[in-house]
Amino acid sequence: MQAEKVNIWLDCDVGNDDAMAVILSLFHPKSNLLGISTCFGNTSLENCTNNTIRLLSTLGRTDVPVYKGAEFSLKSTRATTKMHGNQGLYGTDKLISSFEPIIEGDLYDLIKKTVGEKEFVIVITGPQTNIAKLLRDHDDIIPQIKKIVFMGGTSGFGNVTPNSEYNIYSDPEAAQFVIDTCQQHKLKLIMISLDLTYTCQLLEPLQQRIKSINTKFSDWCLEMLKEYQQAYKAQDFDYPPIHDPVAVFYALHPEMYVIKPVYCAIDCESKLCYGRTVIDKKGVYGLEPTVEYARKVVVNEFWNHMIEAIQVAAKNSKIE
Ligand SMILES: [Ca+2]
Repeated sequence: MQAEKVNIWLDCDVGNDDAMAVILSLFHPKSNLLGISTCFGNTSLENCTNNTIRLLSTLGRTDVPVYKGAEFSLKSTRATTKMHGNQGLYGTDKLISSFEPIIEGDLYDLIKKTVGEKEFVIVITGPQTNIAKLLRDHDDIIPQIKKIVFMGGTSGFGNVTPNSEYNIYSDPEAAQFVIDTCQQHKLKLIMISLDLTYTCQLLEPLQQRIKSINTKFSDWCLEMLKEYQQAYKAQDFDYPPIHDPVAVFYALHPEMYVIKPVYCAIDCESKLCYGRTVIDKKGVYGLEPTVEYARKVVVNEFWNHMIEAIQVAAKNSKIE
């Protein structure tokens, strides 16, 4: 018997690790990817959207609609990073582009048109601007949202400032708005932080497994990830953590995670800790939990599913 599929709406800023999140959500057997919205983030909105289109075109999935979302944060700023190269995705020029993103209307219109009345899960792997706006302007959609899973935040050191993780830092107000809205509507909000994704590094044996798929697409994939690894080496990591698909994997296999409900809030004010996720793991403040904080994942299983998805992607690739 085939397990029931999970309807996923992916909001992302493709991005090297986002590319892996797209692959997993396209080709995991339990996933039904309904659509993608793009956001500024790893690079400009233009680049993030182009990268998404190219990836889907290359993988023959032009049926997945792509909405071109927010160009700036709620406060009209945009952080920058060099971690993902000039285009936001290494080797993006080797991919093909065969359709256009949707720019008319707002995200709500496209989701309603695509999703209908179905329940679905939102996975956010970039700044949370698009989803904050969606929840702010169209709260009638909330009953249809089963849960929101986001990659972002840290209880340890940051990756953009000493204290802050990039996705949250890029739009802290949006992230806090999403937390507040989920709490108000009792909507499940799952946090996949750097604490967890740092345990999902692309070690050498995993790279060998991707290499052994031995197609043009898997080679592209490995090359892209190796460039990403170089960027991480400059930050004292031997192997790159692959953050974003860990959030998609939660949507598909929550049983593989250890979860702890905790109070989490975003520092949107201070100079040194701007964008910091304050995670009260020990319950010191005595406040109601605001997020389901993912403490652990079965790392081997995550990689098994990720590599299987790359294998299927390789079979579907148009650059063969
Ligand atoms: Ca991302």
